[in-house]
Amino acid sequence: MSAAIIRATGLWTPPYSISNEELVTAFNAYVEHYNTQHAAEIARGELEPLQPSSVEFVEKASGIRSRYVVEKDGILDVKRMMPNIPARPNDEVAILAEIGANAARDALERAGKTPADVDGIIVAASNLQRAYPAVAIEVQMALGMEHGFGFDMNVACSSATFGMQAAADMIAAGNARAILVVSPEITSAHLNWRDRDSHFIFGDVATAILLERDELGEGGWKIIGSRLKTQFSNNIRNNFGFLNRTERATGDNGPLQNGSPMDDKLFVQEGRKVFKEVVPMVSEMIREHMDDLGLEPDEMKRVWLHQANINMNLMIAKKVFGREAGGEDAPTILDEFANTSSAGSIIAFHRHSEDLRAGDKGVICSFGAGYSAGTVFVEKL
Ligand code: CO8
Repeated sequence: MSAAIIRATGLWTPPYSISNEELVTAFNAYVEHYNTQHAAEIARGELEPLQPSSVEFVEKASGIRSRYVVEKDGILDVKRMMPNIPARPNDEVAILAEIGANAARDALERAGKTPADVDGIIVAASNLQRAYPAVAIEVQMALGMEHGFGFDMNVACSSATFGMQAAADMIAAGNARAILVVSPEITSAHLNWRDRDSHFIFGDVATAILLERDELGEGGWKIIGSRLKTQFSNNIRNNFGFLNRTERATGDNGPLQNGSPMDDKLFVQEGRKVFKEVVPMVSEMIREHMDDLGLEPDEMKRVWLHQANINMNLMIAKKVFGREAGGEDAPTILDEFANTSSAGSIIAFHRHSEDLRAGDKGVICSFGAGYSAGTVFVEKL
């Protein structure tokens, strides 16, 4: 058995950013357009008018100020309101594999390693581009690896922590020397930009984590314990899938919807219920895991939490540390990135861990749809 070490992390940031002001301006123009188009039905009481969004609400309710996206114009175009990501021919690298490989290269470079040092690629993300071949195998190809293996997995916002445990277990069992856990998240394609309740929530990004057998290198973070939890809930759901085309009523053999928003096949959530149910679930999970590892709150230097909502994170951090906590204790990146699903806690770790010293301990923690949650306790080497 060999301990798995997080040798380095990598980050790829998309080229475009949308501020809350830009987003709300576009959304409110859509609302005005819709209400004007449907003025007669609204006047007859057949339709409810749409309500405008507000920058103040978004910042106060979530802590989000901006989000990165792979394409911006389509999202802000009132007639389209979704990113414009043209299809690529099969002999070109798919966009999800491309951005995943970018993050993977960043992690390898920071660790001073090459693809030849890696035996496995796990693409762990909420939104996979296709059924097969696995995106991970394309990342493997894009990195120039002619050996090893790749596979995809999806545990929504907890994909990266579940991927880390799978990678650490395979390394400990001797099945791989090193594994890259890659989380390319193009959430902008599965977000309903016309939905006032959620149009501000998500952003795009790609992260990578290089895990390696202890004796093959120096430095990084030792995984001192990891734990996974799931509990079924419909409060965060996306019904997009391969059976969609078979679900039409008998006799409806017309053309499939082409380019329509398919609103019921996008991300939907009961945000308030998620907030209320997930905060205690995650706080208890972290505290129980701390007890089992013999860690007192004052021995914890930092928590790198999933980045969905600043208020959720402050409440969880307070329960972990047993005092008011925030800022350096529980770094925030969602103000700049919004919710990037599985990548959020990894970006927080990537951006806010270098200042810690050998022996310092903390936890990378994810939570989200499923429900699913993962805790990965780490100690700096
Ligand atoms: N502008 C102005 N007012 C608004 C807006 C808006 N945009 N939206 C809602 N309001 C109004 C409502 O109408 C309501 O008004 P009233 O009080 O008069 O009824 C009021 O504001 C309050 O509404 P809410 O109760 O909905 O607001 P909350 O305070 O609960 O905040 C949040 C909403 C920010 C969504 C909050 O509930 C939250 O963050 N909850 C946690 C969500 C969470 O953690 N989700 C995890 C999702 S991540 C995941 O696992 C999914 C993975 C898949 C990712 C890929 C998909 C793209």
